[in-house]
Amino acid sequence: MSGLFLTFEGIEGVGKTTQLQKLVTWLSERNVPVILTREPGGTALGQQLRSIILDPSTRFHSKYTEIMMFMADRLEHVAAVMEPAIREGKVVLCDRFIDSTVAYQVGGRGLPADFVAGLHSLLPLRPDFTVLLDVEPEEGLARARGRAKLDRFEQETMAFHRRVRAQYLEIASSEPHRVTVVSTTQLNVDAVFDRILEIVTPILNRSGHSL
Ligand code: T5A
Repeated sequence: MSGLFLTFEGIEGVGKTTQLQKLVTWLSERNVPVILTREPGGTALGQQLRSIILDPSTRFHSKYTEIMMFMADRLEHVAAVMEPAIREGKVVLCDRFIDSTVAYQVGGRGLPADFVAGLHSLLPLRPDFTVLLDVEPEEGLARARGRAKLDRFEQETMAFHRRVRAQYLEIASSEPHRVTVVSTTQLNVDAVFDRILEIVTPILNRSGHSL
């Protein structure tokens, strides 16, 4: 049985956290060794970075500061949490990873794609499989607004969120073997989860985690 690294991606409020919590429960009930983690904030240092990055009052003066904070979070997270868990044969479920940086910092903020790819070349691993949950930004933000105070990204313009979504869809079309898009438009939580199980069950079986 080998470790498996699955990421969930998508715009604000699309339902990643909700679906990942259901999936980790479903896998645990079937005795699959699994951890659920997230970016930013998968380590103690990452939690501190997360609170700075998401704070609406944070202002960065260089256009590179934000991405460097996400990368610091990611490098620590991979070395301290993900690599050890994958070596132990666990399924690692991660709420956001490198595709978030491409979608938000390249698509949303306009940083050069080759600069971001260069930073990601420092990483020793890539996701085995990615579920991209998709929804119109208006619907995702309405869900996020219904829940809590908006963070620094949720306060961005609708044009920003549209660029992020378009970049995500471009990633999915350029890497169809790794990334599967699941539409959540007007689908309830259970209907989305059924679709996710249809997709991830064969992947888990192939990696030796029979269900
Ligand atoms: N970021 C992150 C970058 O810019 N670069 C990076 O490299 C990385 C890693 C992190 C922010 O940082 C940015 C992206 C983000 O803006 P976050 O809080 O971790 O912030 O991420 P968010 O996407 O903001 O998290 P959310 O909690 O808002 O979104 P989720 O997890 O997708 O949504 P979820 O599951 O919490 O659901 C939101 C609400 O919708 C309801 C839920 O009950 C909940 O109330 N809901 C549904 N309602 C109707 N129908 C459905 N199908 C629903 N599914 C869920």
